[in-house]
Amino acid sequence: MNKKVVLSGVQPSGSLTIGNYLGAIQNFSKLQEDYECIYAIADLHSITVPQVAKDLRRRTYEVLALYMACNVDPEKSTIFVQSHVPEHLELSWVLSSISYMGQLSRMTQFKDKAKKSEENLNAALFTYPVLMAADILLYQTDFVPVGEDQRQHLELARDLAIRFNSKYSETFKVPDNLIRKETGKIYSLKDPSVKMSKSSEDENSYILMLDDPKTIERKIKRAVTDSDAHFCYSDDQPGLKNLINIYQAFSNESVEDIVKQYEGESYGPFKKDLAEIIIESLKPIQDEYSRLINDKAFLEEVMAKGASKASYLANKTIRKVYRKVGFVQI
Ligand code: AQP
Repeated sequence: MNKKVVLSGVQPSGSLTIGNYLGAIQNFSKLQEDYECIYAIADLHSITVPQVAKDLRRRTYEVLALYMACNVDPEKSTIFVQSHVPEHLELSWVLSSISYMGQLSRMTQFKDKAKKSEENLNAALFTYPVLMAADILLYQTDFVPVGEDQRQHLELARDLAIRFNSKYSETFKVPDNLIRKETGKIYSLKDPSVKMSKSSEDENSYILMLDDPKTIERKIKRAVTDSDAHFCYSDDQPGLKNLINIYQAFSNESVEDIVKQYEGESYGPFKKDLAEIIIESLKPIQDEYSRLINDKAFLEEVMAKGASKASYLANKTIRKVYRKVGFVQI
C-alpha cells in the first residue's frame, strides 16, 4: 500500500440518519480517490445495545447498499462487515490488556448510554472503545474520518497505539482524525443540546437517509428553533444554528450567504427551502439504494470480496501483535 490508509465505519444499529451521512458517509466517496479506504459495517459494535436479530441482519444489507448508493465503489475501497473479520475481536482482547478502567469509564458515550440502560449495563458497552481502537489499529490506519462524537474514542486508539508501541516496540501507526468542522456534529431536531442519533426514541429528532419527502417536510417544520425570531448564526440560537449547518452541508452555500438570504424573514421560508434541499440531495441516493437493495446476491458478493481483502491486511497485523506479546505461533 503506497497511499495513506483511511478507515471509517457505521453501525447497523438503526436506519441511518443525515447525521451519519453528513458526519461520515458523504465524504467517503471523495476520500477513495486519494486514499486507500477501508469502510466497515460495524455489526459487532451494534450489539452493545439490544438488537432484534432479523432487523440487525436486514440493516447490515441496508448500510452496505447505502454506502454504494453514496458512490463508495467496492473496486476502489474495501467495504466489509466487521463480524466477517474475527481479527477485530482478537486485537480487541490484546488491547484490553493495556486499557485502563479509569480511562474507559470517562468515555462520554459510555456515560450517556449507561444512563439509558442503568439496570442491565453490559460489559461490551464499556469495552466498545477498545474494539473501536482495534478496528483502527488493525489496518495501520493514517486517518479516521468520524464525527465529533467519536473524537474521544479516537484519542483512546492513539493512546493505545503509543502504549503498545512503547511496551512491545513499534507495531502500530498512530492515527489522526479527519473531522469536518461544520458537519462534525449534527444535533437532534428536537433538542439541539444532544446529537442526532439513529437510536433515539423520538423519530422527530432525526431525518433518515431513507425518509420520504413528506416525512422530511414534516420533521423540518417541527424542528425546534429558538423563541428569539431573529435569523442569525449564533450559539445563542442552537436550534437554528443546527438547521443552518444542515442547509450549508447539503447546499454547499456559505453560512454568510444563507444568513443574508433569510435575514429579516420568519423561519417559515427557510425551513421550506431546507426541506426541499434535503429531499433533492437524498433523492439520487434513495433511487440507487432501491435498485441495489433488491440485488442480495450482488451485495453478498461485495461482502465476501471485502472480507477477504480486509482479512489479508488484518491477519498481517495480528500475527505481528501475537508474536510481540509472546504467543507461540505454529
Ligand atoms: N449527529 C451526528 N453528527 C455528525 N456525525 C455523526 N455520526 C453519527 N451521528 C452523527 C457519525 O456517523 C458515523 C457512524 O456512527 P455510528 O453508527 O458508528 O455510531 P454513532 O456515532 O453512535 O451514531 P448514532 O447515529 O448515534 O448511532 P447510535 O444511535 O446507534 O449510537 C461516525 O463517524 C459518527 O461520528
